[in-house]
Amino acid sequence: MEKLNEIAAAFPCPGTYLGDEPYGSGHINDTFKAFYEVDGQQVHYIHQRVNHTIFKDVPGLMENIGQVTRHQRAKFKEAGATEIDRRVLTLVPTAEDKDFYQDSEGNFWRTYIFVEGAVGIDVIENTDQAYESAKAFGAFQCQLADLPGRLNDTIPNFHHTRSRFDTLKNAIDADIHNRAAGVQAEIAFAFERESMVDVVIDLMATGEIPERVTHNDTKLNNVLIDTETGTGMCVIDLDTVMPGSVLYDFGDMIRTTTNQAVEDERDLSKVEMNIDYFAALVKGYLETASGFLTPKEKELLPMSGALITFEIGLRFLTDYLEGDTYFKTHREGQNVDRCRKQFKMVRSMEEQMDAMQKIVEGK
Ligand code: ADP
Ligand code: GN1
Ligand code: MG
Repeated sequence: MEKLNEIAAAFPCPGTYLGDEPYGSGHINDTFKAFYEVDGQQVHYIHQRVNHTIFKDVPGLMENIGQVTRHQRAKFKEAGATEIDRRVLTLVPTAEDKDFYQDSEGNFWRTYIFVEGAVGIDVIENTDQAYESAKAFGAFQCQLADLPGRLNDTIPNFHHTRSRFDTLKNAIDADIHNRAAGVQAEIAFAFERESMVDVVIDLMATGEIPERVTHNDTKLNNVLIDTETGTGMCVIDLDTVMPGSVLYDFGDMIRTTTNQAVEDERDLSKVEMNIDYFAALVKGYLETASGFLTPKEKELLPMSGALITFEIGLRFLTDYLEGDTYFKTHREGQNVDRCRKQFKMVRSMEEQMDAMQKIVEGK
C-alpha cells in the first residue's frame, strides 16, 4: 500500500486514512483504491489522477462530470431507484468544496465514492453480461437525452474517424521510430478500408444522424457489474461524455463484448465476433434505447461495430508508430498486437454483417 497523503488530506473523507493501492486496468488515468477505517470498519474510495496530457482542459472535463452525475442522480430519484450511490458516480468534494484538486506537482485529482460489490469486466464471460452492459449504457444515454446546454468537448474530434485516419497517414510518413516496415500488412488493411471512415461523420454533418450526449468510451469494463446479481449497476469513466453519435457507443460495445480474447490477444485464431453475444447486446440496448433511436441510427447499429473497431485499430497502430506515447503499455509491441486484434475483429464483423443485420431487423 502506498501513501498519497497530500491527496487524502485534500479530500476530507471520514475516518483514518490507511493508504492506497493501484486499481483497475484503464489505459489513460492512474486509478487507486483508497482504504480508510471508520469505527473499526474498512471504507473505500477511488482516488484518480486525471491524465492532463490527454485531457487538456481538466476543469472543463470536471464541470461535465459534475453536471452529468447530478443529472443522473436526479433521474434515478425521479424513478424511485434504490441504492443510488451504487448506480451513479459520486464525487467527493475537496475541503474548498471543489470537484478536483491540483497537487503541488500540477497533477489533477478527483475522488469518488467506491462502488462496493461491483466490478469492471475486462473479458466477457457470458451473454448476460453483454445484455446487462448494453442495457446500462442505453439507460445512461436515455437519462442524458434532456441534459440542458452543451457539454464541453474534452477531446476535440475524438470520434472523427477521418482525422484518426489522417493522423495515421502522418505517422506513417514521419515514421520516427522506423517501425512502419514491420507493419506493412496492417497499413495495407487500413488503406483498403479508407472509405469506411466517413460514413457516420458525413451523416452527422447533413443532420441525418443526430448529435446526442454520448459516453464515447463504452468498453465493457466501463460499466460496473454487480457481483451478486450480475446487474449492470454503474456507468463509469465519464471523461469523454460529450456530444457525439450513439453509433460510436453501440459500436464500442460490439468491439469489447463480442469476443472472449483479451484486447492485445496474439493468437488471432481466438478472435472472432460471437453472434450470440451480439444478439444479447442488441436485446439489452434496444430495451433502454429504442424509445429515442431514429430508424437510420437503428439501421446502422451493425456496421457501427466494424467502424469503431477499425478506428481504435487505427489509433493503436498510430500510437505504435509514434513510439507508444498515448495508451499505457506493459510490454514491447503491445500496441501493434492490440491493433492486430482489432483488425481481425473488423474482418470477422464484415463476414457476419448479414447475420448481424437480420438480428437488428428482427427486433
Ligand atoms: P480509465 O480512464 O483509466 O479507464 P476508469 O475511470 O475507467 O479509468 O477507472 C479504472 C478502473 O477503476 C475501472 O475499470 C474500475 O474497475 C475502477 N473504478 C473506477 N471508478 C470506480 C468506483 N467509483 N468504484 C469502484 N471501482 C471504480
Ligand atoms: C481508452 O480509458 P480507457 O482505458 O477506458 C481510450 C478509449 C479506447 C480504449 C481502448 C480517453 O479507454 O478511447 O477506446 O482505451 N480512452 C481515451 O481500450 O482515449
Ligand atoms: Mg475505463
